[in-house]
Amino acid sequence: MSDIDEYYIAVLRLVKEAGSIVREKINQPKDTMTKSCEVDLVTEWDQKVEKLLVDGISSKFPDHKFIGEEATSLGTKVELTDAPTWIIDPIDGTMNFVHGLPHTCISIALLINKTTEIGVVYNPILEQLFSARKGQGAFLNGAPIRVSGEKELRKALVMMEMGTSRDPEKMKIVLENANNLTPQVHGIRALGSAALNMCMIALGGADISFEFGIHAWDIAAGDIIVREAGGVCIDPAGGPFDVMSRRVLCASTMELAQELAKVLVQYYPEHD
Ligand code: LIP
Repeated sequence: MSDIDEYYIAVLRLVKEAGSIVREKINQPKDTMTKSCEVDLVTEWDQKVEKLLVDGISSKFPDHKFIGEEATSLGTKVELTDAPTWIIDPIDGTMNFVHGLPHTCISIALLINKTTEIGVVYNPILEQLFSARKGQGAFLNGAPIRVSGEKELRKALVMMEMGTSRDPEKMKIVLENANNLTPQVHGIRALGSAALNMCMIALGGADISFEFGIHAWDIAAGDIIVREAGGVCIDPAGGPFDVMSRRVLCASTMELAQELAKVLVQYYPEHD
């Protein structure tokens, strides 16, 4: 068994365990705290799930590093080195989790030498386990998945988010993009979780997804899942994808990705 096999088996076990917490708590009353603004929420369960994952991985692989949403919000510096690093969003779609909307997930990726080796996105409410390993394809609950192959924007189902920032410049750009795109595409959808939006591209249920202002933990696992399902991840202006850039565009084909990149109004947040 390779090291990566061992990491993969360990993370799947931990993610399932973490999923039981999310499943048990989603319909219970919860106290919420706010982070960057009044709609950027965190609950004690986000923190507990992140701790479970970090403690579980550290106990087996003590030299592994972490970039976690909740540790970062408490002041831990984000640092991506060549060391094996797990990028973790313990609950992506926290707002959905708070309200009991069943589109919420655990998103976790392993990068070694800054290359993604493993990505897992688990929605324990709908029992959707998306997974991918470098060079081995993408899967939903163990069955292979594939992007739609759509190449034309006019026929595309687009995933985009309003986001949790209340910065007026950011909100203006989000609304401008929604306004411009609506008459040019088949439709616009938002699940409220960047990771799940990306998995919909991998699944072939939607064709293209983009967002500005997300963080590495929202997109690291989705990136490898989309690429292993035959899709592409790029910067929304058309260049190469950078997991730390807080910008993502993923699509079923490069043709479609580049067509959208040309018409998007761009927003450049501060890097992770
Ligand atoms: C959220 C996302 C959501 C996005 C927000 C935020 P959280 O993550 O996945 O799609 O629009 O900007 O990042 O806070 O629920 O982990």
